[in-house]
Amino acid sequence: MTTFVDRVELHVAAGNGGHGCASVHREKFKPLGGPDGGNGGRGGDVILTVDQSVTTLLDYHHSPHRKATNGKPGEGGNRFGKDGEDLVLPVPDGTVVLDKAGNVLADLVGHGTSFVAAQGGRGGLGNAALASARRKAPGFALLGEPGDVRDIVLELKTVADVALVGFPSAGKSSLISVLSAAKPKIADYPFTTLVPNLGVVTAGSTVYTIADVPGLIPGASQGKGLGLEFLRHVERCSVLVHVLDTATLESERDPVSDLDSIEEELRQYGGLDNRPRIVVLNKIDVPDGKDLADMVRPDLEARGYRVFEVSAVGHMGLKELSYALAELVAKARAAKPKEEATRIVIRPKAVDDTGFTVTREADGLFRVRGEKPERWVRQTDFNNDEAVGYLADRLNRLGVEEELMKAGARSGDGVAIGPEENAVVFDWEPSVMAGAEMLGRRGEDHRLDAARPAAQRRRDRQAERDEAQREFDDFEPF
Ligand SMILES: Nc1nc2c(ncn2[C@@H]2O[C@H](COP(=O)(O)OP(=O)(O)OP(=O)(O)O)[C@@H](O)[C@H]2O)c(=O)[nH]1
Ligand SMILES: [Mg+2]
Repeated sequence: MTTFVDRVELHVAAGNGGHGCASVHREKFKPLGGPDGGNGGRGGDVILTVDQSVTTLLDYHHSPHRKATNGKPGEGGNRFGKDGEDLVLPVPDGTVVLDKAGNVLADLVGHGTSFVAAQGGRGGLGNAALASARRKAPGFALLGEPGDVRDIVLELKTVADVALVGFPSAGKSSLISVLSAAKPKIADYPFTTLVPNLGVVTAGSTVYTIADVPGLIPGASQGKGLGLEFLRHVERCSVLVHVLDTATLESERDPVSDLDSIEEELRQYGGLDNRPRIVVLNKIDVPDGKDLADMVRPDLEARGYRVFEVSAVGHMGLKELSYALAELVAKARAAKPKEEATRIVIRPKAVDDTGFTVTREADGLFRVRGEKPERWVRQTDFNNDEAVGYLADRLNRLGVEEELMKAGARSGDGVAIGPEENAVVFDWEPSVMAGAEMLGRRGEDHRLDAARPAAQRRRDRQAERDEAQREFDDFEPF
């Protein structure tokens, strides 16, 4: 049995950022050469890109775990780590990206349209980049951040101009096979077609695509047959073609009641009312079929349909049909607003990084949430006291300390930074955090101060003030 894959769950992991390097330049007779640890490289993104040569999501069904490469760590001698490589995953035109809750994250239509499904982690700053007038020789570097890890769902909604709908075995696939170069499976049992087939038709100067979706039966909206699942492929089509079987041997069926049944299912599905429709009476090569077609034609025309009598097998009436479809497609295209750009890159929604919140939880724990504090925690090497002190300074400058006090935190209280599953918990020591600024700055090397001439000291003080201002806005070097 063919596996049905127009919906897959995909687990994507972007690359982690490389760690920054803490290194001190060493040269003979120059023991205090200064920090020269380079920054870590950025982790690669996972990017979904529409590639028109890809038609199914089958690849992702077979290997649903995809990871981009990590950034390399920085090195001494101011050598930066190499960035990780982006992982570009080609997807078919019309792929819809959803989160696991079913929210649409992106709707990818048009060759080259891209979506960053997982963003790579930033590389950590090396100690060279962390050095400043008041922290001349930092003995630490920042850690690279982990890349995004996400579970997403890809759903394919075929992008075709024309959709063929009808009962199983009405001849939809046969019709596509004679109108275009597509070679779908054709057989005389119901539900031969399990995934939509696409074909390209050229009629005069118009080129359009035509899709054949799996057969519908009454009750499809209640899940009968293959259900209504496939109708999402019809959603994007601008013209609907009812393919009616004039030669069915089932006694309770005839073209008009078939049409009513399918229309009822389309109505149940919803959202397709405004698509122009035409009717195709197929299999007129069969004598009884031709008679039946002639009999029902006036009835169908009275309902306002344009009716085409064809035989897919006997190659009858096909040219007329393909030109009529071309005309409808051209009209629909002209009515459509121009597509803005063929290439859009959609990025995950930017997180609001303007602030942070402090909340007191039921168990007495104070929780700090915010883009910056959480990121800073991820960047901190907790085995390095200086790095922890630097974190405290940053949190302090952002005003976290103050807010904790306002919220009633006392010395010794637990403070968690980050979400439940992934928080770093501290025993809060306000005096240490507050004192960090006053008791000599971290990373300041007093030995370097001794021989500074007055003018140099003035310049340094000014630089220090500038630096303080800059740091107040925080490091955003990338
Ligand atoms: N005599 C005759 N038989 C036809 C014609 N078109 C299709 N058939 C036959 O009808 C049967 C079903 O054709 P398909 O094209 O597979 O039908 P379908 O609508 O795609 O069916 P599902 O994929 O099951 O929904 C096959 O045995 C075809 O050979 C036609 O014009 N004349
Ligand atoms: Mg078929």
